[in-house]
Amino acid sequence: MQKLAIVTGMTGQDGSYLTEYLLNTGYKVYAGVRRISMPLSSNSNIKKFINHPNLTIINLDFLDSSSIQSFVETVGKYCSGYLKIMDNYIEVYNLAAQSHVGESFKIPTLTHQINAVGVITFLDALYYVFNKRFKFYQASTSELYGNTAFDNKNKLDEQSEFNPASPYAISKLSAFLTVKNYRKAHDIHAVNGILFNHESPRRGVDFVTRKITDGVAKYATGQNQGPIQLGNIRARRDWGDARDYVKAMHLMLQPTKEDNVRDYVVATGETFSVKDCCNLAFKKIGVTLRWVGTGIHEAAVNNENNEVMIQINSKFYRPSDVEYLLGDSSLIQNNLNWKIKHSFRDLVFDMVEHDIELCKGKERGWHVFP
Ligand code: GDR
Repeated sequence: MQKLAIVTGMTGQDGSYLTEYLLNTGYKVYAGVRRISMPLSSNSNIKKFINHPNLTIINLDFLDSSSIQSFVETVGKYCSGYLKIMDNYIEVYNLAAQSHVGESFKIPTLTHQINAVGVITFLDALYYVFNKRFKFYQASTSELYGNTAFDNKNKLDEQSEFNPASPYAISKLSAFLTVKNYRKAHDIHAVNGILFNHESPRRGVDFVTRKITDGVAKYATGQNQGPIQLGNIRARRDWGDARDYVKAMHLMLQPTKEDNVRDYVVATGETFSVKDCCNLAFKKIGVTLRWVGTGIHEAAVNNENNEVMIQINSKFYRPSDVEYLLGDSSLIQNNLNWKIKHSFRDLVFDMVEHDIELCKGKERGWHVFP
């Protein structure tokens, strides 16, 4: 029988890959999308599958409790027949979020409203409409750890301490606890994926990896407008490929063994600095960077001709930043057989290649998993 899923946040990087993956796997997907003035078909993340016969798009605004309630009731009506059959569940993937950590310092209340209160409202509506006949995946994050591992450089796992360092991380910790509470109090298959950073050609350009690959592509195609401006280039992240990570989300809602219904860390086990990302991205177009200066005056120049490629701009510093993240995803690899297929180097090269094609006015034929 065809499986059913709800995906919120479909227009974003993860939402678009996950929806595409579920549709390709034969699911019927109900996607909650915020109403915007631009037509959805102009969003390059989703335009390849927006007319798929198994995709139903329904308005959903996480800032409005009536909208959440009405979204869940509408989906409930669509699936009432499916849920009459014993042992059928609807899978719910909650990826809707204000996901920019830096921005959350400027809009803390809105961030909390969407990322924390929105999750309570959504779970409450789901429980009201579906009772226990839904499984719930929550997009949680390595930002929960804050700078826990900075001093000892330990790998972070499901047992590590949380120490959130931004309004974003605080809101996500609240949602994490809400999900755990639904699992324990109501015996619902509700789990948190503690995902470390994950990138792709569909990443927004205000996140650091895509900002870099976009800047490199503009330089390579003669469209650059001066050096790329960055903030904390020493920050280190455990960067994976979003196309591997949406598979982990799906796996987390499939286990039948009770012990495996739990929160999981999803990470690569390798860490790179923002500087490493810059070096790799420029390497892809044959440019070797040389780093000069210190602090706010640090810059990267083209080793061949001394042209300045990267500058520091304090505008991109955060009031408090997470300096070092490195995850241990042994548990999900062992329990659910999740696999890492793409390396960070391949990922950065793929993003640069994609951005160069975009700059040349070509749009790559999207493949979910290259
Ligand atoms: P992050 O991702 O905050 O880790 O959260 P981001 O790419 O924004 O920042 C990573 C690191 O790079 C430093 N940095 C810059 N960041 C941005 N955005 N722009 C810059 O110019 C810049 N210069 C340096 C940052 O300070 C930071 O240390 C992402 C999001 O997807 C979250 O939603 C998710 O939960 C986590 O990853 C896991």
